[in-house]
Amino acid sequence: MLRLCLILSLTLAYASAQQCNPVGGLQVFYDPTCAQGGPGCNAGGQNNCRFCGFDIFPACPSATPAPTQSTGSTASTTRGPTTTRGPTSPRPTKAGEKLIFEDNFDRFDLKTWKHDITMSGGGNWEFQYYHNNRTNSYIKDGVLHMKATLTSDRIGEDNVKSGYRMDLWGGSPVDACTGNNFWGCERVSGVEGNVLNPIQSAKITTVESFSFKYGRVEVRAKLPLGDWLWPAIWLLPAKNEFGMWPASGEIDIMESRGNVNIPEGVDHFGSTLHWGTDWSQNRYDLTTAVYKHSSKLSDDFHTYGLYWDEERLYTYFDDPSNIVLDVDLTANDFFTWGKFADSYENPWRDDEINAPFNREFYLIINLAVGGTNGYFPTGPKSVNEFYNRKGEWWPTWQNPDFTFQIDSVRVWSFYD
Ligand SMILES: [Ca+2]
Repeated sequence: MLRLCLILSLTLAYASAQQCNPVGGLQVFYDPTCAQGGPGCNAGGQNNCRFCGFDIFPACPSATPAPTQSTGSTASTTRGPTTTRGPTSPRPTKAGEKLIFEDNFDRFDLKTWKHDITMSGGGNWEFQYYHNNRTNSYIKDGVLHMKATLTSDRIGEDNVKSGYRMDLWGGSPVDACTGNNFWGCERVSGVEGNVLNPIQSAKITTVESFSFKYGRVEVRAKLPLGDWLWPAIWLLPAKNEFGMWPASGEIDIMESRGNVNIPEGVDHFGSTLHWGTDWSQNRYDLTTAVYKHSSKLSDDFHTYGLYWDEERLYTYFDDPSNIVLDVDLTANDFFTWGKFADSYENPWRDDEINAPFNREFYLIINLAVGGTNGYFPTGPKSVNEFYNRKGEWWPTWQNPDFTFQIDSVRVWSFYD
C-alpha cells in the first residue's frame, strides 16, 4: 500500500514544482510548513503534515518514454524506464520448490490470519477502520470475502457525525487495538469537524503465524468493483531488521482501484517495492509497475504472483511468464541505486547486496477505501468530502462484484 510518507518524498523529489515531471502523472503539492514537519493545509482535522492538492502533469520532453511491453492479445504491461536492472530472462519456477503455506479458505483459520483492529488509516488517512467482524470478512463457498460497509450500520448516523467516542483499545490480547498511530485506537466524531471513519472493512495478516524468505507466492483473487475501493495483497518484513519503514522494505504484489471512470481504475493494478533510508526517502518510484488488463479485474478470478530469490524479484499476472514488475536484486546495492545523500547513513551497510530484500516477510491482504495520500488523484480529498459525496459512490457499490474475493493463497519455498 502506498503511504502518506512516500508521497512527501515524491514531492520533495520534484520540489522545483516544474510543470511536467520525469515520467508524467501525479504531482502532489504541500504547504511549505510540511517540510518542517508542521501542520499543512487543511490541518484542522486529526492530522499532521498534509498535502494541499494534486495535479496531473505530462512527462517532461527530455524524459525517456515508458516502454510498453505487449503480452499477447488480452493484456499489456507498462513499465517505468528504470524498473528493470540488468538482463532478465523468464524463470517461472525453481527446481525443487516446496509448498510451505496453503489456505484455500474452506474455513476461516484465525490461527493463521490475524485481523487488524484500528482506525489509523494505513498512514494514508484512509476512510475505513478495520475490525474483526464477520460482516466485513467471511468465508462463503470456499472463498474469503472482504466487504466494505457503512459504520452507521453499527453505531447510527448521528454517532458517525458527532459526539461518539469510538474506543478500539479492547480488553484482552484477542481484541486489542493493533495500531494507535494517527489516533488509531480512539477517536471522537465531530472533533475538529471530522466525521468518524465512515466505512468498516477488513485487513488480515500472518504477522504472528507465518513469514518466509525467498520463494513464490500465488494469490487467486477477484478484485472489488466500486468507487474508491482499494484492495491490496502485499508483504512487510517480519522483524524490521534494518529499521523502521521503509528501511526494511515492503513488497506490494497487487494494489488496485475499484473505480470504472478514472484513469488506471479497475482494469489496472500495480506492483511496487518500497525501500529507503527513512520515510522521507522512499525510492519506490524506481521499483513500480502498472499492469493493464483487457477487462475489469472484478469480472473474474486471476492469479497475482510473486517470484523472489536472492538475485531477482518479479511479480506476475496469471502466469509466471507474464511479468509485471521485474527487479534485478544484484545489479547494485540499494543504497547506491537510491542515490541517497551522504547525510543519510546506509541502513544496509555490511549486509548482502540485495538487502533489505533478504529477510523474512509476512503476508497481508486488505480492503481499504479512499484516503488522502494521492493514490486516488481525482478522489475525495478529505473524509468529510468523501462522506458528503455518498450519493455518488454508494450507488457504485450496489453490484454483485462489490466484494474483494480471495479463493486461495499459496507459498512455495526455494529452500528447506
Ligand atoms: Ca478456495
